[in-house]
Amino acid sequence: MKASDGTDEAKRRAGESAAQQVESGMVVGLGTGSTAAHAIRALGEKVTAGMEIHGVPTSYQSRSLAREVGIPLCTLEEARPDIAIDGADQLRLDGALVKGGGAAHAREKIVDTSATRCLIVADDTKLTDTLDHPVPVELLPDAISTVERAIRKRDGDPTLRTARRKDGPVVTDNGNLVFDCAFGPIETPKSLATSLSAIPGIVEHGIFTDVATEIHIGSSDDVTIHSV
Ligand code: ABF
Repeated sequence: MKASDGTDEAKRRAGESAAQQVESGMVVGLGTGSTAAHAIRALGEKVTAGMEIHGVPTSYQSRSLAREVGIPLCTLEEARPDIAIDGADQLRLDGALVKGGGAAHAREKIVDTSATRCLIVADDTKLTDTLDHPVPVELLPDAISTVERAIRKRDGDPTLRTARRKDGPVVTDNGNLVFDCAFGPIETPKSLATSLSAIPGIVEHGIFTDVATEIHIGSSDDVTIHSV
């Protein structure tokens, strides 16, 4: 297996590998990001070929791509996903993840945890033994100063995420703000997750534990599947 440098080819292999697990009649949680987008395109091809599935999008981005490739959509009120396919920013093979680079982690967590199986797709550059990626935190705009203080109290360094080509902060699909919080090496993701969840004003954070059931890792010339 040839290590990738995070290329789109490795992401494509991971996304398409997960899409192969989807069978006719299934409801599929549709993740956000460029790797999950490969899975959505592959599912669109299956629909074109006659497979009957429904998708539950995790973001504006995944909803519009699903529509573009012809995947019929439904809501969580209508059906529970059999499978969710979603990306990650950094991950351990035991299923501890940092997500939220696309600012969609609140809805991703709802959809991913509601699915019977959650398949995480990523290229091999995102694998690590110790999570140290800044943790995205979605917060209510009114809570910006109190959440900042609470994160600093937990030895985190929060930076308000700003839009690349616009003047001003990133606003999530839910109308909230995002802090990217550097904690250094995260030795115990579960305890940090619990501690962040307890802060008033935080809508959701990007640490996911006990959610992934399978991890599909793409390299330059291969894909490996790990059960969690
Ligand atoms: C979403 O997209 C996020 O939770 C994660 O942060 C990001 C991964 O993006 P990509 O696949 O483009 O690297 O899944």
